[in-house]
Amino acid sequence: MITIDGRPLEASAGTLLEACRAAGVEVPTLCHDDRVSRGGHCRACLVELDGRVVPACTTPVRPGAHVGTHTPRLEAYRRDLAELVLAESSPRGRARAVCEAAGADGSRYPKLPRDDRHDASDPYLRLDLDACIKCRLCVRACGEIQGQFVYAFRGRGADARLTVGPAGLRLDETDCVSCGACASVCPSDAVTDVDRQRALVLPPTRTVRTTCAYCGVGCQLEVHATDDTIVQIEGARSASVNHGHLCVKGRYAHGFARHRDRLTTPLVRRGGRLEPASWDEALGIVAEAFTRLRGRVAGLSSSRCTNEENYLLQKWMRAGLGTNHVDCCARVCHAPTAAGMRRVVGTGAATSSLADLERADVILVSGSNATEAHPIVGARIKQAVLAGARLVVIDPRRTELAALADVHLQLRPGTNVVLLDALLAVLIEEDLVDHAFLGARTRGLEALSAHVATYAPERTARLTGVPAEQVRRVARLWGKARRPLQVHGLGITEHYQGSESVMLLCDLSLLVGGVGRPGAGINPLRGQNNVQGAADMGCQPDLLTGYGALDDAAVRARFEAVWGRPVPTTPGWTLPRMYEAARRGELSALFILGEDVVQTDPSTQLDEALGALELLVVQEIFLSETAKRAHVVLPGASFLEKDGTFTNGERRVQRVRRVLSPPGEARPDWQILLELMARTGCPQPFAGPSEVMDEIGRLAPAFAGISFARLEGDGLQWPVPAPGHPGTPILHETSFPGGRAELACVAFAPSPVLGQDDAAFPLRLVTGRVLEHYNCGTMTRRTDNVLLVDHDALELHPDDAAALGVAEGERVRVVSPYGQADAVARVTGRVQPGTVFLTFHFPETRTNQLVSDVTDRLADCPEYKLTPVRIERLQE
Ligand SMILES: Nc1nc2c(c(=O)[nH]1)N[C@H]1C(S)=C(S)[C@@H](COP(=O)(O)OP(=O)(O)OC[C@H]3O[C@@H](n4cnc5c(=O)[nH]c(N)nc54)[C@H](O)[C@@H]3O)O[C@H]1N2
Ligand SMILES: Nc1nc2c(c(=O)[nH]1)N[C@H]1C(S)=C(S)[C@@H](COP(=O)(O)OP(=O)(O)OC[C@H]3O[C@@H](n4cnc5c(=O)[nH]c(N)nc54)[C@H](O)[C@@H]3O)O[C@H]1N2
Ligand code: SF4
Ligand code: SF4
Ligand SMILES: [Mo]
Repeated sequence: MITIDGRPLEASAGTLLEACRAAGVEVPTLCHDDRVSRGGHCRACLVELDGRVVPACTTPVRPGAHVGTHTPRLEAYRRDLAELVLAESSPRGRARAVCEAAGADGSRYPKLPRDDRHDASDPYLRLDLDACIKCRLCVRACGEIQGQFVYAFRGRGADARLTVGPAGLRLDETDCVSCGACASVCPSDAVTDVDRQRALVLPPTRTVRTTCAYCGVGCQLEVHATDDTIVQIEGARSASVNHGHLCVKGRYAHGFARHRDRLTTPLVRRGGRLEPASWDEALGIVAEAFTRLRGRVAGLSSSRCTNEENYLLQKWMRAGLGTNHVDCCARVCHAPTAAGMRRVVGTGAATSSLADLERADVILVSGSNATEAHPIVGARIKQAVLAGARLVVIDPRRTELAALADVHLQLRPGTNVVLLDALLAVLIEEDLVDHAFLGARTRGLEALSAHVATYAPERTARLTGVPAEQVRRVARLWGKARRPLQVHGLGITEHYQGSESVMLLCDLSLLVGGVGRPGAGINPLRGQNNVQGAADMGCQPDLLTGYGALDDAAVRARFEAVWGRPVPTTPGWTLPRMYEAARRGELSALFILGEDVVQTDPSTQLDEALGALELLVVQEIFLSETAKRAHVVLPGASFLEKDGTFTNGERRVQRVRRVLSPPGEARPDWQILLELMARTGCPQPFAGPSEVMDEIGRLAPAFAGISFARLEGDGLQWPVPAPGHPGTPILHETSFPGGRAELACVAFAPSPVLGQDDAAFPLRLVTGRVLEHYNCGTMTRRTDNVLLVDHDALELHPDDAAALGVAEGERVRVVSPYGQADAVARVTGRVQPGTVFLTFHFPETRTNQLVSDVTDRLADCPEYKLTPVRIERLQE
């Protein structure tokens, strides 16, 4: 028990500041923010504790304490402090309000020399150091939230000055990743951003919580808007995924929503040109063709769209048009993860949660460039490492995480299976395995031991390029970990042996008992905002909503009872097989919801396949490269303009809420799909997305307890088997779906892509992403992110550049056996000699002209991560 301003209060732990705030007593602060460590130096939060003046933010609560917060002595201190602040700076915002509330008008002390430095070198951030009150919140936010350490203070006392970089640079000359964490904590607007500035002149009238629609991390946004305009986006501080933090895309890349290029009316091809048409005409054409061509139709769903929309698309294909020819971009992404994990542990999804990143003592990152592709996860991994976790990275490139790792296994692209087998071999050989776990919960240890015996790291080093002692070191770190956690990305899946590599990652965790408990687990970093959801909803040719098996009569009966229609039993085509079918004339009408296959799928058979279709329908928010080839284009609504849910990579189903109205005649995708279902003889009873979710819950056991009413706040992690169930942060705690997990044995099979002429194509091309742009780029290219990056760059090692005579910034031609692409050379030690890396965010680069038609042996995912190429100079 303590008293605050004479009022008794129950408090026994925490700081005086926390106790005061809990009691609703306002104590002013300048250098304090819950998101970072305590400052304790600004003295704005002084209170009286049993007669002594102490800072409330650092002084712990003591039982029996008497706290005064607004005594005459404190008022005088505060006013004096505020006068000093105003003498040396011109704060705005919250800091100005604190000074004014203290009664300061800035006239008592002579003004000190001002800091007139400005920085507008970043498209979003703005520095005006005359406003800096030296609270150091930006320094702490950059270091402790983002892990970037861009800011520093130089000089002491009154001479202390905020510097950007150690020696005073511009933001664009530093490692700044434009995440905005510094601006979000700055109390004086010395560090601010263009959206905060806009909010001053265009005050928001409402705030809507929703889910970011870029990557699969699923950060929670607070969108501040007025009328039909977004003013500013902040991270939701109560959100368990991002704790208020966001990356440059989630926080700033929203300009696409009101971009003039948005599709605002349906388009219909007439005489070779796409022309505006009425909804009635466009929908009529689609409905007529899909009814007439029944048996020769297919649908491709969008992982950018909501669960409810994905559910409707596959229901339309199955219940409405009688076909299982439905797939989604998981095919070109993490389908191998789902396939590999299902075979070994029984469920194709993350076994634990993002919160386990902070509990793990060893984190293994395989083929994932998390700081760029999943920036909030990347930042959380960096903080975990700063707090003492050990980090191992398996990646042919020296990514930001690789540079930070205890060990970076810099393998040759395409040799995952060999390296992972070598790690397994050492774990078994040196007996670093969890026998109790293996004995109770797995099968196949003996076979695995015999199989990997031939993969000792001393024998595999030549193939992988990774020295044996590094492999042994990693195996020992992993084998001795108490809480071994792994995440993986496309460097594992987008290969000929993608699914099989995932199976080996599962083995790695199973051998050390690292599944089914806190701080441990196998966590694919699912790519798209809702790719987990698209798969959960059944947007794949062989599994129904909730992974119901097509050949299970009981499952089919459940669907037929709800749908009132038969469920087709023959598995459908995967995406690459759809193209083949089109070329053979077996597929005549293709419906594509939000996926830009022309830019993002390997081009080998696309042109011919799309050309062979009688009807290509694309439902989009922009005229993507694929939409340009469509016969009918239907304008959908972006995530900011509709309601629904997305499911992130930790199986967390979260709400998407409408903030704006769709532009022009554009409509929410679910409405368009309902209209098409009605027009093709399959009318639906749904008034809105929440009713669709209710039906999903009737079909998918893992969703049985999910309804919109239960998704307020942080949502729920499936399985949620019953209405009162709290969700499941950790899978497989006591058993696997098949009882025991099946340890997998995988032998290395070199990719057929390497059977080419090595002399003509001596380099190995890896394709992938950068932070600033998102996949086909329709959205990020229509934001100021283009001021950060405006082209695809080819990363090339200095040795290779020298051998080829290529200079930094020079345009070069990349040639593969399949095609060619031009890009700007970036000479960098991030790649190893012999390997080059290219992104695919700009259509003019045509990166996917280079990629082969080799796919993962089990899951049909294209091998985007390995292509033999050569580089040619374009100028002499
Ligand atoms: N900024 C941004 N974020 C995104 C996206 C985006 O386009 N931009 N896209 C989203 C999507 S759809 C996805 S799926 C995720 C993808 O996220 P990531 O999987 O992290 O992304 P990538 O850059 O494709 O590839 C990851 C890493 O694999 C490595 N790699 C290549 N070959 C090999 C190999 O043989 N072995 C190993 N071990 N590693 C290899 C590459 O060097 C690269 O660093 O990102 C999502 N987030
Ligand atoms: N070379 C190479 N190619 C790759 C990869 C690689 O690593 N290398 N990665 C592959 C991977 S992992 C993936 S996931 C794919 C991604 O490839 P895509 O799925 O084609 O790319 P996205 O840019 O995510 O978005 C698809 C489209 O959805 C639209 N869209 C966004 N929101 C909505 C909405 O609410 N409604 C509607 N109707 N449309 C919307 C966007 O405008 C965009 O055109 O690319 C693959 N391609
Ligand atoms: S934007 Fe992010 S990375 Fe850049 S200085 Fe601010 S906190 Fe650091
Ligand atoms: S990390 Fe992913 S989900 Fe979070 S703000 Fe960035 S793009 Fe959005
Ligand atoms: Mo992806």
